[in-house]
Order: sequence, then C-alpha cells, then structure tokens
Amino acid sequence: MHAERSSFLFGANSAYIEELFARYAEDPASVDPSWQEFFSALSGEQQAVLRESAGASWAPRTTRIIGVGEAGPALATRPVAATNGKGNGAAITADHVRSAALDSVRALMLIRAYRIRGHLKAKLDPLGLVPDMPHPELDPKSYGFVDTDWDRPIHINNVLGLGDTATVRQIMDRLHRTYCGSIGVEYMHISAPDQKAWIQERIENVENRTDFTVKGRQTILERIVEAEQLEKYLHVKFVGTKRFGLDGGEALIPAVEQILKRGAQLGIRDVVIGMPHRGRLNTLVHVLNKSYTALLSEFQGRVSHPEEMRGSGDVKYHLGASADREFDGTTVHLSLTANPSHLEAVNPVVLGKVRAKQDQRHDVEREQVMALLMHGDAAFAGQGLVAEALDLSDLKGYRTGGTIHFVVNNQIGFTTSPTYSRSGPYCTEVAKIVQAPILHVNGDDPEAAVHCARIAVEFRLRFKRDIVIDMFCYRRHGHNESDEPMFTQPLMYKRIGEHPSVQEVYARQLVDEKVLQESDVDGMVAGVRRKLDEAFQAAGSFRANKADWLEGKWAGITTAPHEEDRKGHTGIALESLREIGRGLTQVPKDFDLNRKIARQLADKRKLIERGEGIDWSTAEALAFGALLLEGTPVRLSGQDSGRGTFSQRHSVLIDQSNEQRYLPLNNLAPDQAQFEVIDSPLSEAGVLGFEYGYSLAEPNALVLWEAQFGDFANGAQAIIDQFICSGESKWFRMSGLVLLLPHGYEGQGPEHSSARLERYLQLSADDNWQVCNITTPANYFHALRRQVRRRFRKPLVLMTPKSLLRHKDCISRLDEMATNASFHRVLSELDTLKDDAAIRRVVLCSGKVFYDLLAERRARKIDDVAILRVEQLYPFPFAALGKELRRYGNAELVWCQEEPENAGAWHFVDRRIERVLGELGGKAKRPSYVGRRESASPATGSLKTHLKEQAELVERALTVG
Ligand SMILES: Cc1ncc(C[n+]2csc(CCOP(=O)(O)OP(=O)(O)O)c2C)c(N)n1
Ligand SMILES: [Mg+2]
Repeated sequence: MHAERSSFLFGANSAYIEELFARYAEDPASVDPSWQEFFSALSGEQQAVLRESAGASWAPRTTRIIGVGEAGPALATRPVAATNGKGNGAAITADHVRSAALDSVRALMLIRAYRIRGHLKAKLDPLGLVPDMPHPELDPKSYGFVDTDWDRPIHINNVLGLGDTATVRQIMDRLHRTYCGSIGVEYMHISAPDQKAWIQERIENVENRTDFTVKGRQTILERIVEAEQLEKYLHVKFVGTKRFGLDGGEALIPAVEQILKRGAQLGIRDVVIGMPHRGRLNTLVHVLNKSYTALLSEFQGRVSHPEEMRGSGDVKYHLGASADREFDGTTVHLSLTANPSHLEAVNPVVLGKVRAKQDQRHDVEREQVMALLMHGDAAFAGQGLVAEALDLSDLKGYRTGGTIHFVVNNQIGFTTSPTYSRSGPYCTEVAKIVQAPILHVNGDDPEAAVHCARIAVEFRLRFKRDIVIDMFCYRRHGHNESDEPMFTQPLMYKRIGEHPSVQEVYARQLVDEKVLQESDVDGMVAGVRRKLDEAFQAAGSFRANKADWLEGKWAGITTAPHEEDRKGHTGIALESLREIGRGLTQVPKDFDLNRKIARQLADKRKLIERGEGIDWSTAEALAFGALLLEGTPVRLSGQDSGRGTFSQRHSVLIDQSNEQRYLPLNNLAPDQAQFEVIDSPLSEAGVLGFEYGYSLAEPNALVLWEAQFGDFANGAQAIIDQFICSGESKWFRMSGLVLLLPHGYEGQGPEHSSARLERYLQLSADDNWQVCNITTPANYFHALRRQVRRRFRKPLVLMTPKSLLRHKDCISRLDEMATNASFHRVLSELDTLKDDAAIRRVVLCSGKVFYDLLAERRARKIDDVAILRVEQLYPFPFAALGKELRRYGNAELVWCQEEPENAGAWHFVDRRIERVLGELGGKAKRPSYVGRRESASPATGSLKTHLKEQAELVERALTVG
C-alpha cells in the first residue's frame, strides 16, 4: 500500500527515488545537494511514506528510468555531476530522474496552457479570415520540448485520459483535437471547481465531439437544408425585401433544435426565447412551427392576424409567437418574445417572463422553464443591457436558473468590422462577469455546433447557470439583403462569394464519409423546394387562426373599456384594514427590533386603530396587504426598495442582533399570497425590463418597479419607450406594471428633482397607460389596487413623493380606503372658502406643489382662490374636471406647477383644459401659466435659488389681478 502511495507521489520513478531516499535518510550528504534539497522539502507524511516503502525493500536495484539519455537541452537545467555520461549509474540516473520529473511538470503546464488558451488556435472562422493567434504558451518549445523530444513517454498520471504515460506527440494530438478543432472552449476562468471539472471532463473524455448516429447526422443535414432553402427561396421570390437572412449561420437551427430536444429529456417544459432580427423568420418557421404558408402570405403583404391591427402593429421580424412542440412524447411550450429593433433590449424582458412562469409552476429548482437568448456579435459586445441582464442571473430576486446564450457571430455588424466594434478578443467577453463558460464554434461544422448545444443545455440544467455558445459564421449578403457589402468589406465578401454554403460543406462531408449519397441530398433539397412552392400557391388564400393573446393566464382579461370610469372595486372593509394594520405593526416575540423602528410601528398602530393620520407608506402597505389577503401576489423591486430610499417603507425589518429579516407583509395570514420585495442591483434598464417581462407573463400579480429617484429612470428609456409605452399598440401585449418615480422640487439639484413627467405625457396616446401625480395616501391606495382589480391591464406611471412622505397634511383617513371608497382622478377644494360664485381664481395643479399652495393660502387667509388637483393626467379626466370647474363660473384659471415651463404637465394640460373650459362656457377660456421659466437643466443646483423660485411661483399663483 505504501509502495502504491509512493508511486502515487513520484509516479514511475518511485523505485529509484525510494533508493535515493534510503541513502539520504542514512546520510544526507551521500546524495546530490539538489536531492538533499528535494527530500528536505517533502512534508512529514511524504517522508514517512518513502521511509516505510524504502526501508523494507532497501537493496541496490537497477531501475529503468523513463527518458534516460533523452533529455533535451532545455530540460537539463542543472549542470549534472562530473560523472554524468561516464557510466556512473547513480549520478546519471539521479539527473535523469529529475529531468523526468521536470518532463512531467512541463507536460502538465503545457496541458494546462491548452485548457486555458487552446481556443486561440481553434479553427473557428469558416472564412479563414481571423489571423492565427500564435501564443508562446501553446508551443511545446516554450516548455523545453524540442522536436526530438516528441516521442519520449512522459508520466502524466492519466491526465487527459491518456493513461499513466504519454509522449509529447500523443499529448499534443489529444490537446489539438480537444481544444483546437472546430470548438474553442473558455472555461478556466470559472472558479467553482465542480463546474470547471464538469466542463473539462465533458470535453476531454470525448475529444470534444459527439459521435452522432447516421440518423442523427442526416437529421442535422435536413435542418440545414431547410434553413438554407427557405432563405434562398425568399431571396429569389421577394427580391430586395428585408428578411435579415440567416445565410451563413444555418447551423443555428439544428443547434437550437438540440437544445430543445435534450432540454426536454432533462425536464424542460417551457422555453422563453428572445432573439434579434437575424434568422428570426427561419426560427419562427423551423423552431416555432409557423407554417410556410403563413410566412409567405405575410411576404405577399397580408397581415396574419387582422384583428390585431387595431394598434400600430409591427414589422414581421419583431413579432412574437408561441407553439407547443413534441420531443419524444414530451410537450415543450415555446414562446418567442416580441421585441423592438433595439438590440438586446429584450433580454431582461425574457428573464422576467421566465421568472414569472417558474413562480407559476412552483418550479423552485428552475429546471422546467428556461430562457434562450440569441444575439448578434456586434450587439452582444456593444450593448450595455447585455451586462445588466447577465448581472441578474444569480441574484435571489431575479434568478432564473441560467440562460443559454447563442451568439450568431457573423463577424460583422451592419457595415462595421469587429476591430471597430470591440476591444476584447471575442464578442463574448462580457459573459465572463458571471463566469459563464463560453463555447466558440465554427458554424461550418454543424455537428460541432449541435455538440455545443448539447453541452450547453446539460450545463444549464446541472448548474443552473448561464452558458454561451459563440458560433462563428458569416453573413452571405448585405445587412438586409438589398444592402451592398462590397462597399465596405470587399475582401471579406470576395471570400464569401467563393465560399460554399453550410449545406454544401456539410453535405460534401457526409457524402465523402459515405453517410449518404449525393442523390439523397438532392432529394432533400427538392423536397423542401416543393413544400415551399406548394405553400406559395396556398398563401394567397391563407387565413390565420384567431390569435391566442388572452388565453392561459390572461383568460378573463379583456381589452380596456372605452367609458371614462374605470375605478374598479378597490375599497375594503374597515375592519380588514385594521386587521392588516395589526399585522404590519407586530414582530415575533424574540425579534430584536431597532428601537426607532419599534417606536414608529407603535405610533403607526395607534393611528390605524384610530383610523386617521395614515401616511403614504402606511397606505401603500395597506394596499399591498389587502391584495395579499385577497390572493394577489405583490412583487416590488428597485434600488433599496426594502427599506425605501427615503427610509419610509421598512417592509423588511432587520433583527439587530443577527440581521435576520422579517417581512410583516408575509405574516398576515397563513393562506395569503406572497409579498416579494427586492433590493435591486444598481441598474435601471435591466431591472425595469425584467419587471415588465414579469408583468407580461403574470397579469394576476401586482408588479412594481421603483426608481431610486425618478430622475434615474431615463437610464431605462428604451424599455419605457419600446415596451411599456407601446407594447400593447405594437404587439397587443398588456401589462399592469407600476412605475414608482419619486418626483418633486425640493432643492436637491438637477438630478434629484424631476422624473420628467413631461416625457411620459408626451408618450401618452391610444390609451396606452396611466400617468398620475397623486397627492393623498388614500388615492395612492386605490391607484395601486385598481391595477389588479379591473378586467384590463394598463401600465401605471406614478410620480411619487419624497418630502410628502412625512408631511403633516399628506395623510388620509382609513375610511377613505374602506368599502365604497375609490380612486379620484380630480380632487376638489379641501377648505371652506367663499361661495363658489365669489371665487376669483381657480388654481389647478398636480402633485407636491399643492401642499405649498395650500400652506401659503392658509397662512395668508385667502378665501377667494380655490385649488384643485389633477391626480390623473392621462387618460385626461375631461368630464371629472368639467364637473369641478363648472362650480366656479366667475373665476379665472391658472395652471400652477413647480417644474420649468418646458417641463412638467403644462404643455400637455393647457389645450386639454382649454377644451374643458370651452365646453363650460364660463369666464375662463384658457388657463394661464404659473411656474418656473423654461430651463435646459431640470432644476437649480442652489438651495437658496430653489427656495426663492418656489416662493415666487406660489406667490404668483395665489395673487389675483
Ligand atoms: C440598440 C440598437 N442600435 C442600433 C441598431 C441598428 N442596427 C440594426 S442591426 C445592426 C447591426 C447588428 O450587428 P450584429 O449584432 O452583429 O447582428 P447581425 O446583423 O450581424 O446579425 C445595427 C447597428 C439597433 N437595431 N439597435
Ligand atoms: Mg453580426
């Protein structure tokens, strides 16, 4: 046993080393000083092993030492003893033993170098345009192995599965096959040992290839033929029509097929797909089973779902689709998410959808629902949203169990070459922020691409982490077919012009390897062409099935009614509110609550019991609590949302002795729905996109995203413009998402004052969402509840308060939230003033400035100026406002806002108010403006100036004549 252990330590040279050690043990000076050094450096345990195994067997032996006489010059690092070469066995042998040990060390270094950097030598580019990247670490010479060393056996202890010993030649051959063929693997940056080891074993044991059966290879070719023939057909039949063809990247299709098929075997039941323009039509047809007839009828100019064209509609390569596919008797639901042109913007949306679906299925292990994201090379390298979405991948509140990323790397972005579009060596470097393995693969080798797909889905399901396939390919035509690529990449396109298609390359390989005959390939091509021709004929009379937009989780939801009143039933019984209040203000017996928080909770409890003085955050908690008790989950995410940016929410209580978290809202009743509040990463677009995606897949939860300050929401502008604002109009996809945007002029400078209300108002049309600037806790309560207590869903953009969170007047009574109470779009005069007919001015406003106006009016005891609040700006409450204004027939009208004139609601409301006034026929014909003057910056940086401006505008608003 000990002999075995010593052989484990020293490999094939163990017997000789034992001999030396025995001598050393008797008299250290009897061995070469280098051996003295070597033995003395051994651990106690290692010395013991040697002592025991050497002791019993000690007797001079002749030992065949591996590599005797074959050490190359670079290996002989230490001058050998004078006896070297003179037949003195001990001295020569000792030297060579060391040389052999060095051989092993160096071979292992070489192997390790290939594991790290072998991808640099992989044959990834079908066009052969990427210059060879020789790297000294991949050259055996760098390790001292010269040409004559290549056939000497070296002990490598079964590394690479090559047995106990292997020659440099064998090692290099294995390394090249595994790491430098059609696949280049990057995985040594992964720090988790199990993940790294899994990838290593998965690729090294099989020289990084799958031995496909004949049937398997034929199927791969069939998929390639279908993909290629579809593109060719469209190219010829619809010359110059944009299709963003997959030509050159056809291996995507069998690879995706493999992800789905293998995924189904491993338990996947639902895949949410996000992808760009390139190859989308091919994916729709060959992955999502859209019929050729439907596609061709769209190319002929027909709209596939006429009833959806109520809105603006969208171009065909943006539309979503869904399908159920069978794989070996298992059904997998596929949904391709609709997306805008904005590349990569769909990524977080897809992730949010996946998370919602996992929640719905109680897929806690995250192995039934999975995201598959496809990317272009330029977009993947360039768009910041890629990093934002990747960053979500292992966060508790956003985790989806890993995404498979597939980059269709055609080595160009529109007209821009990679050297101009990224600084790193690959377009996939960004994925290393989550330590994802990256499989680069040559798209001209479809089997390699399918093999990578298989590894990817196995890895995803085993480790629940992201993985990337980067398929090097090319784009046969210009960016959108009618585009001329020779203007900008003449050499590349000359090469492409001469390059056989993927189908040709792979069919040739299979014919050469006698897997099939040329006539079989011709048959496949003819078969696909025939199907396309038949579909083309049938397309003229094609009628699409009715769309299924409002099925599944959306069953029971309708499109929004046109009538103005859409309050929903939002009030709840007073006693229930009190009950929720009790739950909100208590903690478990042994919970070590922060003393200040304890005091606040006690105060809050008293106010709820008394039924008055309910502040903003309490109203919010009551609204959440009521929904949870009714079975509606609530999900709120944003930066620091648990506590609240303004220390107002405290929805997560922290035990002061052990930092345990306690969420009162999750402890209201045993059968309540779940409250999820998440402190988000410091991202706007990524997180907002995610929550929007969640809301798309789950209409029966209240989903909210909160900006730290509304000012920062424009970091997510593409998500707001392209999805939230226009998603229903473009794709008939509803969302009940709430955006909480802290807004208000309080002297905090240009970036902590304005959520840019004006922008949301400018984007308002076609009943696309609701924009509110609410002033009372009760109205907030109802606004939140009506999001999920009506039969339709619309996003809610809400300006939320900052200082008002603690304002003595910004409070509500509990009965304002009770049964029969509801949301008010316009709030009428609060105080008792002169008779309506004696009112000389009506000040209309929205949001926080109301409290400034009210305080000043009360201070100055003005009783002939009424103040009305427009709580909902869009849809604009024409009738409700008319009803209020009718009372003040003799008054002039002022619109007062604290935002600059080019901002806030002014430009949106003035014509609308004019319309209301026109219908009333009173004294006022139009409102006049009171507020800050036009300004490029949203707010001043000086508190003093702010206060002066604020006082002035309040003064002007209240001064008549
Ligand atoms: C965010 C964004 N910026 C710019 C564009 C315009 N655009 C459309 S395609 C394209 C090139 C994309 O290159 P790549 O990601 O490599 O995909 P490919 O077309 O090569 O498949 C550009 C710049 C866009 N669609 N989205
Ligand atoms: Mg590209």
